[in-house]
Amino acid sequence: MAFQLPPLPWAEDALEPVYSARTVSFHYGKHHQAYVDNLNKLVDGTDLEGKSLEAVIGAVAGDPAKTAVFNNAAQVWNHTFFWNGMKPGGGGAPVGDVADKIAAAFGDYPAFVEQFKAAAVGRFGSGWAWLVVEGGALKIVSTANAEMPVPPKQTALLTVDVWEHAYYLDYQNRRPDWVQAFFDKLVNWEFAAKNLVAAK
Ligand code: MN3
Repeated sequence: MAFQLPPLPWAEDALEPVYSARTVSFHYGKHHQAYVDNLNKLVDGTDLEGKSLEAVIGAVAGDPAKTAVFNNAAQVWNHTFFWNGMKPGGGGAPVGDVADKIAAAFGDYPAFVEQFKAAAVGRFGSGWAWLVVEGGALKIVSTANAEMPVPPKQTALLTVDVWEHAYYLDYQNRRPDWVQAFFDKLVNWEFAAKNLVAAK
């Protein structure tokens, strides 16, 4: 069974005007689809065929001979995770356990957003910024290209795509504005809360 592009959790135009239908159409329909298609070509006829996405990632991570498989598999996973971390009418500060852990780790919500933006902007070139839980505490990390936080050491709660294809049509070169808009108007904290519970 080949890998499939998972459906978006909302309509392509549902995040307008913060994240345009045009961006989603290219980002999901072209970029995410291409990672799925490339991954299927790469695993076809190999011992990785038929394994779950997570199993493929685990099998090839850190293997220099399998970089292409890792990059495409991780990008399939990262994008699905990214879509689920946004929702129409999202944004603003979380409540509950996530809020308590953000306060403990970063002070308050605006301070958290500033630190997250700094990590996102500090990522030279393409990559991702993540909110992760490590040893019970929240932490902001950034990764290059397709790299992702690796469980069990770190479990991802949320991610923001900071490849230029993620924001250039809507925000041009203004990566900080894209990250700010994500937290003000798109972030789905229920998704992060669910991931936090699952990490325990
Ligand atoms: Mn992307």
